[in-house]
Amino acid sequence: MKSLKFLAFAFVGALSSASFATIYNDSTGDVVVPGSPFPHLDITSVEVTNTSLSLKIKINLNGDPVATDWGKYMVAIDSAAGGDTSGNGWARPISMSSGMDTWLAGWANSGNGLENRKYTGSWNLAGATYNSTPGLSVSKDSSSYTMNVLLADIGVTLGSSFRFDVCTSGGGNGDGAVDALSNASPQISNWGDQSNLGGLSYTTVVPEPGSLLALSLGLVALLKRKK
Ligand SMILES: [Ca+2]
Ligand SMILES: [Ca+2]
Repeated sequence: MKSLKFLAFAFVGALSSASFATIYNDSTGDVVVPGSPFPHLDITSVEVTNTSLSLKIKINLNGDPVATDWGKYMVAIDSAAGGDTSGNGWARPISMSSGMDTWLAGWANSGNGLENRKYTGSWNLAGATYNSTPGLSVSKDSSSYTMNVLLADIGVTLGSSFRFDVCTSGGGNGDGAVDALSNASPQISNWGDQSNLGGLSYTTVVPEPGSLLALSLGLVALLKRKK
């Protein structure tokens, strides 16, 4: 009886924590700026998941952002009408012609950090890990760089879609997008080149507590019958 009960709880636990990532693939070897290759800037794929409150973006890399930590990792989001059609929150030579509303910009050095900048006619800091903004966090391992942000802080609700792209860059303020998730070919050929990010799409998954509850009740009924 004990083992069956444990099994039931383990089963429900596994289901409730299961994450179904949407995976976006990019080519490797598409970073061709002077000094290349820079495998820690070379996106191989990006996994996007959400809970009822937050969004997680895991950027998988061809190299190690721990061993080589001067890379910058950025997500451009178009979740509302309007937005910046020619620039971004860090004034780099990067745009999103559909209108960028949110600029999530992170670094892998100095213990990692992430800023959330919003466009409302001009760019402003809306959150930062160094300000302990709730829900905003960043981490890295030997082959990936991961951001977490509250859905509300990027203007997204459950079940809604938004346009986005992910890019990488260097430590110079004028460095552009050396790799873009939406582009399997080299995005730029010189560090300072201007480029436009494409519009990938993600629709937030609505968690289904109803079906999970039904499953739990079913298991409880099963346990009672076995008594
Ligand atoms: Ca790539
Ligand atoms: Ca690419």
